[in-house]
Amino acid sequence: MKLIKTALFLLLILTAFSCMNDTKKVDDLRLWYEQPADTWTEALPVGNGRLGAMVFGGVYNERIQVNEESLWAGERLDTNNPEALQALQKIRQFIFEEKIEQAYKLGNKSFLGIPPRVRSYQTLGDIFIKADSTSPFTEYKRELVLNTGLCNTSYAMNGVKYSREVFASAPDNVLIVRLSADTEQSINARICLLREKNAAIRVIDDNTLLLEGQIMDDTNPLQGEGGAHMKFAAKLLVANSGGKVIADNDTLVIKNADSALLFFTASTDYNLDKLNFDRSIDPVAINDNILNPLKNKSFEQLKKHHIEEHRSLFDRVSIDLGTNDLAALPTDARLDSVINGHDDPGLVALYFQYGRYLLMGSSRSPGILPANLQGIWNEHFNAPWNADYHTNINLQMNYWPAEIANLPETVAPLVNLVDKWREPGRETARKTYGARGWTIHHNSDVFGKTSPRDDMRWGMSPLSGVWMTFLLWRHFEYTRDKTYLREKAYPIMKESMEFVGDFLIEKDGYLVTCPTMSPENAYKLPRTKEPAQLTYAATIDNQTLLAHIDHCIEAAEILQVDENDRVLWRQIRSKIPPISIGRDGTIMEWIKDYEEWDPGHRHMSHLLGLYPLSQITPEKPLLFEAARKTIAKRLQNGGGHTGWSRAWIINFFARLRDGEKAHENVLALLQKSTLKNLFDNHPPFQIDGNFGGTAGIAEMLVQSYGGVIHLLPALPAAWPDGALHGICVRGGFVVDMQWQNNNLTSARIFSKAGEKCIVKYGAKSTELETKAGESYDVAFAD
Ligand code: FUC
Repeated sequence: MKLIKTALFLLLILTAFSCMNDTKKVDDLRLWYEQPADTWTEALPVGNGRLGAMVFGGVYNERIQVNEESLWAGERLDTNNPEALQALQKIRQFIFEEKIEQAYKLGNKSFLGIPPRVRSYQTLGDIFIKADSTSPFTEYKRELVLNTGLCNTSYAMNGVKYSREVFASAPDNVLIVRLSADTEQSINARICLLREKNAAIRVIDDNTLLLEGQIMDDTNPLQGEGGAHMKFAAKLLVANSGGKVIADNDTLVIKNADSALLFFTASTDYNLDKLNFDRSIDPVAINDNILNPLKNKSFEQLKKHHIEEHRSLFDRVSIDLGTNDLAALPTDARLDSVINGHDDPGLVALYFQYGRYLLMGSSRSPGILPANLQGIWNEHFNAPWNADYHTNINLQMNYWPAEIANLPETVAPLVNLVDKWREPGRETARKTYGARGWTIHHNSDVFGKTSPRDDMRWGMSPLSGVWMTFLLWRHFEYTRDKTYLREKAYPIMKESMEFVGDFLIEKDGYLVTCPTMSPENAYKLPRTKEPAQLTYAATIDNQTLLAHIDHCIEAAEILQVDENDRVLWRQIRSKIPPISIGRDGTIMEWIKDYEEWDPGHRHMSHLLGLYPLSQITPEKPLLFEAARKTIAKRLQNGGGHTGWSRAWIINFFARLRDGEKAHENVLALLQKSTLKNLFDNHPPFQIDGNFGGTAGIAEMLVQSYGGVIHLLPALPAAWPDGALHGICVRGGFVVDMQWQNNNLTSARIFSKAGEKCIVKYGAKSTELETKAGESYDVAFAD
């Protein structure tokens, strides 16, 4: 009996051990399917931050839909309403008198940007690879391996095994497709490019296709003048081994090749410095400069280079949430099983890593622009919400995982664009509010539209620019890079603060924002019970202001600058309305205890102070409880119905240290808001939920704010054993830890910046003095 027990124990240990090792195994980091994609949201994404592609894995007709990050419709325009400054006083007066309808009408006429809407981020087009056979196929499989960034489709046909590998190489700035087979002379295919609008495709020689185009916009009073806008070009080169390639009209025909390599790249004449297209840029020449050096490189070299570089980012973090018993199922079947109520921690781990993969694919060098509402992947000419930059939660959420999930370089394109938005943002501050500094409203584009957008009912978010700077400050908090703080982040933050100083006005002894709103909810006007959005001093604004002033003061102290400004900022801070609790015990969303028009609204703006900010913490029990009630009320009334809203709720429950509720919402995100390729579903596809979900899973396992690192703050019972390596926390630390039976078993901290840290696990706490470049085992006194 004892022997059996010992053997069982050993088996258990071995199983546990192999489970731990499993986190590093490639198999766990794979999305895979047994049939080609029928729809775009079943296709698999690859991206290098500049080029994105969706691979369908078709056998008879492969479609690879491609994107280039800067291909947007529209142009740079001064959209500031010339009547705005004059209307401002009147709008404020109407709002203070609760004449909201009048404020709204005047605002839409005299305050809103002209034109009010942005245009869309657009698809570049498609690569099609048509087979010359219609014979039946077997052994079909397509997969995306997250830690190599390789997408592979394989099948057998007429006794030959075929394989099609696709990857977007960041170091070589190119999309590569390799067609191969286990039998010589088996590659026969017709390759063509397609773009339904505004482009011409032609064969340059037997191996090369060129697509050239220019966005020709129709005039739309809501979106601006039409005309000849962004220019773009794409080039596809075929390099065959064996057989031959010949041109047939606008198609390249591969005949009897042993293998073939397709190089694809695309460019536009967009110039970030000018926030506009720029005719001095030649997209055709850029493509040639990218493709020419590749001709001398072998496929093996290109692939190796790509994988090494990809892994240098991806492999920084590994996660194991225990059970991964369904890894052998295709991903769509796995998702179905979660939808049917089966818990699958392995799928949660995969989802987490997929979020990291998607952020790497859509926001990094060689790209220069941040991830938009669809990251970089979009098949439309007019995408949902134009796939724009929504700055009243969505763009911010895209970057929630960036620091914690150890991909700090993905923030650089965001910093670039925010920096460039300052110039038009200054004009908007001056022309709309008579203020210094810079501002932006609830959405924008690559052309820097900063005026109030769309309609006063959802465009009136004057502190969106301030909110964007939180991600810049956070990058410093995680890296403690003072040069970056001094040269990049602080000047942008300080200029936002200048705007704040001029924009705020006195009301009842407070300094308040006006006009404004609580994105994008309405309240019931006390007298008429009609819905109204416009208001003053919405809670989100007060939380934003308190945080921003704190960030600016801390930054100025660290940099030892602007002592007089700090005095002024402290004075402003003392007059910001506090966070209040309403009659029903929830956090008040507005300055008055109004009733919500939609108590289950997807936005939960008044909880910004809970997450991502850390104003509502267990140390403030009244607010903490009120936050809990606020979420409960939203959920009882149908909240969390979009993917991103659900993702935010995961982060809230993590901060509330409620692992069970956080886990419930992780499952709900997978069950209700996840598409077959694991893209987030708003609906339709919108990528913020992927990123918010990834951040939420991390936040359940480790948190850092207020100078303290919290280990396993919201660990659910469903993940009793696990390990997390390479996760980052504020203060410039990287954490590795393991847990068993819901208890932390080991933790090790690497210090990048040599700062002091306090680490807490439950009620236990320890302090560490660290040296830069050293690792420390964390031990807690019992
Ligand atoms: C905000 C949200 C919508 C959508 C849009 C892109 O306006 O309220 O749900 O996500 O952004």
